[in-house]
Amino acid sequence: MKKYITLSLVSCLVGLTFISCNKSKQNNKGALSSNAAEKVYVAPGEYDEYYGFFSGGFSGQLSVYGLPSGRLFKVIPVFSQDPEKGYGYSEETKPMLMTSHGFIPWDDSHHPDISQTNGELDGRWIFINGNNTPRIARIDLEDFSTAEIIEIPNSAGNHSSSFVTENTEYVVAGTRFSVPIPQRDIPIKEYKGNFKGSLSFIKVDQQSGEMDLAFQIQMPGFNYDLSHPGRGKSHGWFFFTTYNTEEAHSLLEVNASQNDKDFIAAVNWKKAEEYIKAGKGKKMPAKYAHNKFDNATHMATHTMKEEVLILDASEFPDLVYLLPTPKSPHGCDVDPSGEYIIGNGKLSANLTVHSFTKMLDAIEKKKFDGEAYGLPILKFEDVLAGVVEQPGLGPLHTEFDGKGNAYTTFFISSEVVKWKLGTWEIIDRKPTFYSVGHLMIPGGNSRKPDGKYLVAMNKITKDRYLPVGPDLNHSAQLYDISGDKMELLLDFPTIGEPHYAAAIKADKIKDKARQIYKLDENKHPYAAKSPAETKVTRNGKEVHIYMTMIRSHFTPDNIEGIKVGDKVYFHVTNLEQDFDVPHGISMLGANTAELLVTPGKTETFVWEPKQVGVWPFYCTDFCSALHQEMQGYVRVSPADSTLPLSWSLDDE
Ligand SMILES: [Cu+2]
Repeated sequence: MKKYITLSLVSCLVGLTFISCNKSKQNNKGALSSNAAEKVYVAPGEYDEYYGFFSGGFSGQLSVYGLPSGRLFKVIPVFSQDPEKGYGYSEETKPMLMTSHGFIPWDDSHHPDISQTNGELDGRWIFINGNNTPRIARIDLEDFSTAEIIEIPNSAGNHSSSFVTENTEYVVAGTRFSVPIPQRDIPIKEYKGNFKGSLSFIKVDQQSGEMDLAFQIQMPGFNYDLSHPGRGKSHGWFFFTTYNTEEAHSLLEVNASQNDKDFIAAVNWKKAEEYIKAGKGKKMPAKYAHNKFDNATHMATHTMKEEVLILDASEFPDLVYLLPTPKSPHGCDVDPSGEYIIGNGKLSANLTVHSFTKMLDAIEKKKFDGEAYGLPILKFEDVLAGVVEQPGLGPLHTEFDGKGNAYTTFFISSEVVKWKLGTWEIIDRKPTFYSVGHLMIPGGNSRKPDGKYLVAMNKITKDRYLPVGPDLNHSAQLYDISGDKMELLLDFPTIGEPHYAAAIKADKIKDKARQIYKLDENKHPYAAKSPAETKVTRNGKEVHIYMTMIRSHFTPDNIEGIKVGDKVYFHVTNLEQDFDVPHGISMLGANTAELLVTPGKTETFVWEPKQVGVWPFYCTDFCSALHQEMQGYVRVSPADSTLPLSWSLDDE
């Protein structure tokens, strides 16, 4: 019967005329009891138990939801311009989006991971990768804003990223696509041997959180799909799934699916540190951007780095070992004890679980089964802990509840399957609606998962919501996993592709969330910290307006002496020192977004007036009963006008 349900669901999913999965829908409706509604109901004025951070996928951002309610609190702009907050439009934040390829206003953000101390989430920072133009961002969880972005050289697709080691020693990034290293003009057909992968270890300063690319490990020209750190007994190791060990360069859906087994690459990063310390790393020229936001000046800086330190894995036979894993493994997940490494072969009927202890033993006894580009290959049987037999179709990712159970998503059979670590028996399965990718359990990538809820992130929504045209938002589904059987509680739409997520108990963050920026600590060079400091200055065609905003006026609000052809910088300081009183500003005809200036901050936008006239600006964020009065005018005269600059508030 179970099989029949699975099969009918599959045919429902892959059917050419997908009208609606009525049968499964009806079944599902019946399963939702009023009890489920109570479990996700957070009464007005009450707080959620968890912060959930969902990647925006092709939106390039990171969104913050409350769990269990599924309420959206904020979209944090990371890799993409965001007109709602002026991120990537303001002069202060534009440098955050600079790369070695120039200004890039977009990326594809995939895997958020929260910083850890002793293998437990500590809620200081959250890291996330940009896939397309390889980058790693650090978001400060004090003010929920992007603090730093570092570009990853010698990388492409940046998919096996960004996962942190258990004391946040490193945030680790791995290339998905192999490329010529260094980049050069060669025929694509010469892929084999010339294209290389790279795994990047980015050191994190424990005080400031600042990132620095410590070293890269150069790898064979495979694809590196996902990764996770060792923890507990396997702390010091990092595990990456590989596919395309065939080293195909075209029609990968066929040509990269030839080998019966690909590998999980086990990287001994403590050993890499030793080699680096001993001076074995090779310096290689590489151009990559390092962008930081400074909360004192309220400005980002962009610098280019020139060099990277590389260890070529083929030259160090005890640095990386290859664990054969069937077939084109995608997810690579390590259980809370650090013993089990789960490889989910997308094209495999079974789940493969490797044993860290057996791996060490096989390495100790040098039981190798050949090598690939100098990297020793271990024997499948020697490292195998167990197999979960035929759990579903198209396994992708596994997370853990900290109670000895694992949960794996199956894309094709569209379900989450619960199974037991050690006995490998299947305990429960529940459908997802539809085609689940990642799943997330709060603390799932740590020594201490919080096994109360599980969130499945679904790629296809089809008939789940009211139709709004040919595409629907992706969905997240919340399951209660506190009992033996999983229970579906809630289904909520998400922004972009919620590729992966991370969640943490709200208590670990909420009381240290910043409410204002102190005005007397504002070091912005163009800040006006009181109306008395406001002014307008001219240097040739460049005009700087030092402006303040407070409920419910701008100072100054009348400006004259601006000319067509000028480049006018509005430097606007929000004088409010009260929680949640931002003001916005926008100028008619400005080729940019509004600014949303939070209390105590200074931000800048540029306006290049093209027409003579008197043009208004106004506050874009409803701030008080007299918000509609919060406005001003700028008089623009012809380019050859001799009218001097003047500015005033209430004609004074
Ligand atoms: Cu206002």
